[in-house]
Order: sequence, then C-alpha cells, then structure tokens
Amino acid sequence: MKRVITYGTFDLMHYGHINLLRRAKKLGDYLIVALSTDEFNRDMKNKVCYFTYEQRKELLEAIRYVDLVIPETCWEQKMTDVDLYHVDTFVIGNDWEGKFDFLKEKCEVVYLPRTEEISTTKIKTDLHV
Ligand code: C2G
Repeated sequence: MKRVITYGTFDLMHYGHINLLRRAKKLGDYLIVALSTDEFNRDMKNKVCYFTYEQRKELLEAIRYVDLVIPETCWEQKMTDVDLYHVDTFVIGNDWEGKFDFLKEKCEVVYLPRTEEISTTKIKTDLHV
C-alpha cells in the first residue's frame, strides 16, 4: 500500500484544497493529512483560523480522499512522520517548491501546482471578513 502525506492549515476549506487532496490521493492508496494545530498556526505560521483545529479536522475527515488526519505541531516533525507512518510520498502545493527537498532522502517529494484563483485570504477579502 502506497502511503502519501501532506501538510496544511486547510481553513475555510475550498476547492483549491480539494484539488490538492484529490491529486495527492491519486499518488498512492492511503492519504495522511498533517493538520496545523491552532497553536502552530498562531505561533509559527502567523495565521488566525476561522475554524478550530477540531472543526478543520472534522471537515477533512469527511473528504473521501483523506484516510487519516494527524496534528502538525511544528515545522520539524516531517522527517519523523515519514518514518512513523511509513510514508512513500510527501506532497504539497508548489508555493512550497523546493522547501522540503530534504525529505528526498526518505521518500518521494512532489510539489503540485496550486489552484491559483482561490485562497482563504481571497475568501476573507471578498467577504470583507
Ligand atoms: N493549496 C492549493 N491551492 C490553493 C490553496 C491551497 O493547492 N488555492 C494547497 C497548498 O499548496 C497546500 C494545501 O493546499 O498544499 C493547504 O494549504 P494551506 O492550508 O494554505 O497550507 P499551508 O499554510 O501552506 O501549510 O508544513 C507545511 C505547512 O503546514 C503548509
């Protein structure tokens, strides 16, 4: 069974996220999503989420492409996660192009094109939230 992992905040879930998750799942048989916790978002990613970790986790677990959701609590957990979850492929959007090439010693690393016209920030701006 080919195991794939991806990481993210996934706040205000939108079709750009779904496009990523669908393509990520196509790279294997089992997709793990490491979901940024509220603390990690606030302290390290400078992101204020609309939905809490538990709400974002529930949304992700309802998506057919997602097999497991785990917490992302720090930048440094990826190497450990690859071993812990026996990951074959790490995948993320190409806004991170090259940033996680260090994982190539452990697994395949894939950067997928983002869905350009949508983002959580755009949604908030358009809704004047
Ligand atoms: N994404 C996308 N198209 C968009 C928006 C997001 O393909 N229009 C992808 C991103 O490239 C990422 C995933 O969806 O792969 C989740 O996006 P974010 O929640 O913005 O994740 P990010 O803040 O980039 O977190 O350690 C890695 C970080 O946790 C990644």
